[in-house]
Amino acid sequence: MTFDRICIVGLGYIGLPTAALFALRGIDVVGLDINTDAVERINRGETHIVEPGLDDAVRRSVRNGTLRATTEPEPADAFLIAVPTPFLSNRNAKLPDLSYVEAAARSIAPVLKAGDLVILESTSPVGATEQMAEWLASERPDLSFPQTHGEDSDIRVVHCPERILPGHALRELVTNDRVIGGMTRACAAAARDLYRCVVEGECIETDARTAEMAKLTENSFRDVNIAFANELSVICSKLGINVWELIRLTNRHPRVNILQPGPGVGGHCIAVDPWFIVAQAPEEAKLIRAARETNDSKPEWVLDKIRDAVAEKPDSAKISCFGLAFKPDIDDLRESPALEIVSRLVQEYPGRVSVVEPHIEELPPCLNGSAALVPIREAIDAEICVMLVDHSHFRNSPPPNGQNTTVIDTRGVWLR
Ligand code: SAJ
Repeated sequence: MTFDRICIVGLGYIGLPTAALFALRGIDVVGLDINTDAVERINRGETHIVEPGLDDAVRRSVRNGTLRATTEPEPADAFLIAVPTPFLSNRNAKLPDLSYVEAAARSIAPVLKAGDLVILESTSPVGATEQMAEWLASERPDLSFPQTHGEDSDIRVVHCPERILPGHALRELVTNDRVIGGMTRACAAAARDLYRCVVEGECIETDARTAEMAKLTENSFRDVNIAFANELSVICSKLGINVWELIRLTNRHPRVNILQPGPGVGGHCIAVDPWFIVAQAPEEAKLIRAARETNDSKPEWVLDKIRDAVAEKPDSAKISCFGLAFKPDIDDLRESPALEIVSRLVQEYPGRVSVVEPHIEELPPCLNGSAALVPIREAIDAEICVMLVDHSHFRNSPPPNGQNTTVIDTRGVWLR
């Protein structure tokens, strides 16, 4: 199958790098987004998200005419949907919110034609791709879909989860293997032809439900392993053992590979996706749920450590926090445990909290006015220094060495 024009629905952290990559391979790419500001910026050759190499890729593809953005759906041969799939929390459960997927599907339905391919890339609960196909079919009774017409359907529907690591998007989009989950074999084969235009990794075909579960499994695997490390760090603190040294030593075993503890798990993926499994199998997903709860409880444990340290200092003691991002060497503060901790500290200890975050130029609105953004040389003199994000910048700087300084290192930067 050949593709003259593709449409990427959702120009965020996944959609925009994907759009730029296809456009740089000479394919005519239309990016569809509801954010008019983002659309205008992209059409000027600029980006609204931070990702190494993306500025250049967008600038070049807009300049050579293969990438443009719009808020109005247009016909294309393939549609890749990369919109958010958050969860809705209530007191009893965390349920996947497919409203963005539904809105995206209904928005492209009017421009679909026989032979088109629709791919859901957003991380989704099992069954979401079939649900998306139902939404498309309800909008277009004149076209046939795989759920009713199998291999002969007019429209091919696929789930192909994105698996890139933020900060390495452009490289991983090319080198990672892709799991291609077709609602039928013909659907998967069509999507494989499309991804082969840009992917150098293997394109492995399966069914849509297995592909959905594969993505959720990858992130749950990582979450469970981080929870193990976080639990170890709490146990080691109680027993007076350096957890970083412990993990270094145990990882010398040929079949042990423990991840690193931290102040909690952030970002929009690992802290969210395991809940999709829990929501669909609440009785069975015991370990996956326990891991989520362990990781979610870590910021409060860190706050208790800081409160204990503050209680031993004079009332004027200053607290410096190192890092706000959700992980090292990026500027992304989304669902960041570091930000959660600092936001609580400024409420509990007003006027005493400073922050070092080399990747941002001003504090987010929730901290503006209640904390100071300072350089590392100023922060290091505080009576309490809290390491929250292992940015390279911090690893390459000397640790605090004041005689009366209490160090709380959640990332093993100073206390390795
Ligand atoms: N973290 C730890 N200890 C570790 C590793 C990570 O505390 O040893 C924390 C990080 O600090 C961060 C959180 O976990 O707060 C998540 O960071 P991450 O680097 O593990 O993952 P993400 O969210 O940036 O990207 C993940 C990746 N999934 C896997 O590695 C299985 C990526 O490949 C996915 O594409 C992405 O989720 C996604 O979009 O789902």
